[in-house]
Amino acid sequence: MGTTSAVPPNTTRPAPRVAIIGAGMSGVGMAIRLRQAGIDSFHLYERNADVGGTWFANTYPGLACDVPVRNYQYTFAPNPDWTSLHASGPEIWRYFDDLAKQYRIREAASFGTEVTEARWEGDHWVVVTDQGDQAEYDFVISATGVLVRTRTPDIPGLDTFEGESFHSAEWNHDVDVTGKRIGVIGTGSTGLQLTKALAPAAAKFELYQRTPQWILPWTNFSYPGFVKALHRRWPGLFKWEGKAWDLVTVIPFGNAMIKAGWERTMIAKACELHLATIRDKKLRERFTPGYQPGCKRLIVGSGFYRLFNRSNVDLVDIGIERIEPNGIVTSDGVLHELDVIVLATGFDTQLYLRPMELVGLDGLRLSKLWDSSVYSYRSVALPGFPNVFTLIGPQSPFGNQSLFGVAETQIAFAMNRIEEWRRGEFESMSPTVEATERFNHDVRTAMPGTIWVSGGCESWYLGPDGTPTIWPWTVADHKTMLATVDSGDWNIERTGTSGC
Ligand code: N01
Repeated sequence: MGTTSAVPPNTTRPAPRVAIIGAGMSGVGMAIRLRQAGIDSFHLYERNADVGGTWFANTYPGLACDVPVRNYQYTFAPNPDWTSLHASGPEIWRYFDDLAKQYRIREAASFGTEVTEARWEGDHWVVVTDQGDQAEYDFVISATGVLVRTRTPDIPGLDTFEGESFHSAEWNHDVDVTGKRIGVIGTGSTGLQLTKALAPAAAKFELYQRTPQWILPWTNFSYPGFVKALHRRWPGLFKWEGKAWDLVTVIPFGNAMIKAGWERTMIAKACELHLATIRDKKLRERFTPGYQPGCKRLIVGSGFYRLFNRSNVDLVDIGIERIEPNGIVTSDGVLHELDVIVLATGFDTQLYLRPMELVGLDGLRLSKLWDSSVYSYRSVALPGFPNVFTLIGPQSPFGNQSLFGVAETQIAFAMNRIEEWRRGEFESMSPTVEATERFNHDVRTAMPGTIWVSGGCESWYLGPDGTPTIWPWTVADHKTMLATVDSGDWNIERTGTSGC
């Protein structure tokens, strides 16, 4: 087994058949890489009606990405025309749309189609969909995302509400929210963006907070025309700006999440100073979290706190007791009359590929492998499931950094294996149980120092037993660990062998 080869592969073998499950950021990136390698024998399966994943499904007002946009794109497809540092949701979706056209992604995709099962049949995969069709593949790439399946809160009476109610990721554009009485439940990144977008034009706006969040102050800015022209003329500039943002945000943020040190202290200080800008002492106390910054995913932005000086905007931090036809009743017995309730209540982040079933070696089922908690081998593979590679799967680095960089590392890992297969270097490979256990032991050992464990909060990073299901080291470590294959960690079937 080798590392990346720039030499065109020996094409004595037919190109591998590759199923990509999911046409969001990582699935589209994988498809582009395959096209660029001259492999057209792939197919994408996507439950949504188009490409883009998160950026297709989420269309709520104020949707944007709080990661610097030069880092929030594929390094192999830089866009010189980004209009601002924190790009809006629609602009990011247009980026995917342009790439889909350029690389003919849609013609290789089935939309509105969910894979229900993939079965290993000894030397290939059979992928079955909810549309009743099935097809054979040599590789399965799981690109199913993490912030996908919406979480609806279990609030009594929610279904009795007579106004409009929907989840932030299922925005109902038939509802005109201007001038309405709006309640937003949830104070994560989505809750903050919704508040900024909706509060100024609402007749009444209430933000329902169960747990206060830390907000890192950050001001967005637009790129002037000459910057776009410079990037168009010299695309290499993108690399330098990307590296600069890496130094300012990705690296310090990453370090702050995994160990105590100046980066953690600096981020905490910035959040505290931001909080201190709330003049009203009582309101400041109500917005003060009881855990360390970064324990829940940091919210990034500015201009949020001052909205609560407006007469039409209220923070409701008394628990929700029930929902009635006219609005929300809090535990103090007050009925808050509302026209619209938005559930900014997040996602079920522990599902990953599920409810799809994978059936691997000796009938091993993914539902069995993950019955107590999700795990992987180095974030890219699963023991007992040959020729399956996971992108943005369990134990990927999910802190406040760009998932593009993470996906690119994983895509490169999968592409290198596919090129080796094409050169006839192996038939199938899956990580050994021992190597997977060793990796997971190292993950568990590294966890206590991370902010997700030591920070004293509940977050969507945690699995059912309270252990984070994410990467506990830096993004650079992730890249290093996936640059090569430790062949002793893998069961590798070569032609005419039965494993080694
Ligand atoms: O969801 P969340 P999100 N009653 O899970 C509350 C990414 N993202 O959609 O903290 C009352 O963070 C819950 O309360 P608590 C980003 O990675 C990125 O905002 O559990 N409240 C919490 O306040 C982010 O982390 C961007 O006590 C209830 C909120 O709902 C991830 O998406 C923008 C409740 C859920 O917060 C998810 O963010 C937007 C209940 N029954 C999102 N149930 C960028 O800009 C839940 N809550 C990149």
